[in-house]
Amino acid sequence: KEKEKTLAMIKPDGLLGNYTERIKDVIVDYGFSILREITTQLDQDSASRFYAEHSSKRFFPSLIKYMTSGPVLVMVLEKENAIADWRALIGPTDAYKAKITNPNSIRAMCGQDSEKNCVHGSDSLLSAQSEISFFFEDVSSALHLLSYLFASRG
Ligand code: YYY
Ligand code: MG
Repeated sequence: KEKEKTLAMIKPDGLLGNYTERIKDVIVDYGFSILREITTQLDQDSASRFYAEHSSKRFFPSLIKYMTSGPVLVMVLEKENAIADWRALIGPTDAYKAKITNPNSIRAMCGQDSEKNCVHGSDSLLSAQSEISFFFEDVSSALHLLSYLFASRG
């Protein structure tokens, strides 16, 4: 089977609670490779663009406040079936529910509720691709664009 890439993020409460090493241990134990990694601080604009699909939701202003409250650690994970497997591993959105229904999940381990749920995972192939390019420039497509620009100068 083909390897797949997904975007994983440790949210501000995960970094604040020092869960990074425990989460990375789980990631490696489950056979994911960490291809890229960056610690960054989201601002109002970048957090709003990242969660654009939720911009009309009631919880959006609070979500943006939370996501900009401290640094996040963003990773590209790779393995077979990475997208679905990472979603399964992090558990349901509501970390409070996760503690009851998925006690072994990452959100059960370090999340608190439906907002402060410690980690993110892409939910589809399309969102994985767009979320990865949101944080990590695609070197091969950049080179492709450059060569195209030079070629068109004749
Ligand atoms: O993909 P996932 O993170 O599991 O949930 P989404 O439904 O895409 O929501 C994105 C994000 O929004 C969630 O991780 C926390 C926040 N949120 C919230 O604050 N309150 C809710 N009732 C639902 C989601
Ligand atoms: Mg989502």
